[in-house]
Amino acid sequence: MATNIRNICTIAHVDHGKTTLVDFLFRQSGTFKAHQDVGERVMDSDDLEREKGITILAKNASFHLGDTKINIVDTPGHADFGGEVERIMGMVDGAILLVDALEGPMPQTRFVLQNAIKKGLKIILCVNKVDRPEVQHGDAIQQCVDKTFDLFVELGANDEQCDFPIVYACAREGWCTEDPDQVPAIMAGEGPRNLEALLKLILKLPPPRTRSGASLQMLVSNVLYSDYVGFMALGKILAGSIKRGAPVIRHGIDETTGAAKRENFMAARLYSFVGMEQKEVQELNVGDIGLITGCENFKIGDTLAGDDAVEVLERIEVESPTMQMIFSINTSPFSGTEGTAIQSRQLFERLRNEVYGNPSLRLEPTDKNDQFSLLGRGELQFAILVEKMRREGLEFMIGRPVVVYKYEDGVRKEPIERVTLDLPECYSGDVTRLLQGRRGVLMMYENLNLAGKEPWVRLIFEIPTRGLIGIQSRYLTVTRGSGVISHELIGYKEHCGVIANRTSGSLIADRTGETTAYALNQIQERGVLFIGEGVTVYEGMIIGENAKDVDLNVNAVRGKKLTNIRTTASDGIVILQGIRKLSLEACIEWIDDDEWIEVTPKSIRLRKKVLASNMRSVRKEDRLKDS
Ligand SMILES: Nc1nc2c(ncn2[C@@H]2O[C@H](COP(=O)(O)OP(=O)(O)OP(=O)(O)O)[C@@H](O)[C@H]2O)c(=O)[nH]1
Ligand SMILES: [Mg+2]
Repeated sequence: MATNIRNICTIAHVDHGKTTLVDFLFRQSGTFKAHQDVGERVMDSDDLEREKGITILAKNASFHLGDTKINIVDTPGHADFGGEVERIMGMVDGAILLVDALEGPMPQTRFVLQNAIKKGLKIILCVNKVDRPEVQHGDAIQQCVDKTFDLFVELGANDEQCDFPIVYACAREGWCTEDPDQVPAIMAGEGPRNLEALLKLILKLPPPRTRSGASLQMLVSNVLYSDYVGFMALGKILAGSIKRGAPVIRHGIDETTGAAKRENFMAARLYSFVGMEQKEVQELNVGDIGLITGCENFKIGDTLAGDDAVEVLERIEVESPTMQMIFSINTSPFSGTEGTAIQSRQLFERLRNEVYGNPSLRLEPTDKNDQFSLLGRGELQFAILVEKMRREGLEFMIGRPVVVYKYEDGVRKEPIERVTLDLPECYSGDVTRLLQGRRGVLMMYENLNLAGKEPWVRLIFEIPTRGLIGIQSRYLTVTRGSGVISHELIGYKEHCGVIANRTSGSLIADRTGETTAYALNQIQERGVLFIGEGVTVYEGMIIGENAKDVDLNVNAVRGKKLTNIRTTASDGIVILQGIRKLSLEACIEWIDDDEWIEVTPKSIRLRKKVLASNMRSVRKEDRLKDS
């Protein structure tokens, strides 16, 4: 029965502790067997998620509290994956909003809360990380609650939503309390260390909102794929029920014309969530969240209906992409030597499959038939996809991300973001200059006075999305690695004018061969090297950053002339200093419009789009005009 089900999700800014909390909800509800060693952040099951320590995909699971089944969706907190969160909210009726006691509400808190309020969810506030030392003095916890309350009001929450229950938690140790005064005692080991208070509040959340009618009605919130059963439609059963083998109507749309399109199929298999697993069931009932298979063409937003009388639901809309990146087949000289150098059709199909399961992405052709434009939400979203494709053994190239403009009445408008930066006060001048240099406008300057800590400030800027490309590493350099930055799309404005990207040029290999320490030793005086000795390079490959603003073609493979007589033992030993190995993300931030990143399973190389040194200009203005 639907009354014995609660459908909830965890929402928060990145790293505020959602996945950690879900671990303990599982443990304390007895989802894992006593002897089962499940490790930390079990919902982050994907390899990349574990490596990066962030949630990328929203994931469903369930646990039982008495005879009530709790379906829970753990959502990603990073802004680039906001599209996931938006559509997940349609499936649930309640949300646990986590806010870091010290940081307070952050940009993504606002974004997810806004969506939760719009969807009419009942919200429980979980002030998390109350164990942080900085929180122990002063009134950080109360400030966090006040600021969150203000945010509810500002975002137009109704009275009932504003009257949210609060727990004060340390998700990492699996405890919470409704009484903030109890926190010191519990930390001293003098109080109950469990999530009882939160579990009780979860049971008080409303049962699933359903519709009347005996026939199946489901809105497809996500499409999953397994090699074993093929495509699976994920969603909440809004009305009726469905038995295995029953006929279903899929109300979709024609992708090219956008016209309504229907299709009949048999529900081949049904799955429901039990713990973290998908368990095959014979029937799915109203209110439950489950998976239906039997059709190849499921699309997010489709309505699945038991018969013709069932109303077709409004399709899920997600905000349109703000950034795009060109994906190209690998045209470099070493193509195919380290992985599978795919043809353009294969590249297109691989990207199309990705877009299929993620409506916040869009794929468009370009004027070149071996290049495709992928439109999405941000640099991290692209970097994750690139890393995934690379691990599948593929070789390809990507260009510098650029923003997606909107045209309204013939006026070019660009996406604008609100950026929140928390940093030690001493760097605020440098950071302000960095942001202003990218057309950022300072909107707020707030002192974050935390006892026992050097003075920190929070700066809020409005800045074109364009200005944020490549800012992360520069911001971290300016703040000596200590600053926190996050951003959120707030709308579109008229184009703000030119923003200079990197001012430095590239050091470029002028011939093929293996690099030598001897050659690199001389080159390193010009700037910073990205590679060391013994690396095979090709003409047009970038090996470092030139300190000046022009490109410089260099011979990196030059060897010292061999002589018959060796001089001293130390002769010829050169020490290369400070080689800057760029990660994929760093490469994406660094490159210019006339450069590519070549991605293979083994290497990430930077190169010029035009390889032959005599075919390209070294002056920046000329180069970027050409491209
Ligand atoms: N001190 C402290 N750290 C915590 C607490 N809860 C979580 N953390 C830490 O915060 C970090 C982020 O936790 P996650 O659970 O991955 O956060 P998340 O909200 O799921 O992050 P995303 O899914 O990437 O948005 C981890 O290093 C946790 O160990 C807490 O109560 N206290
Ligand atoms: Mg997480």
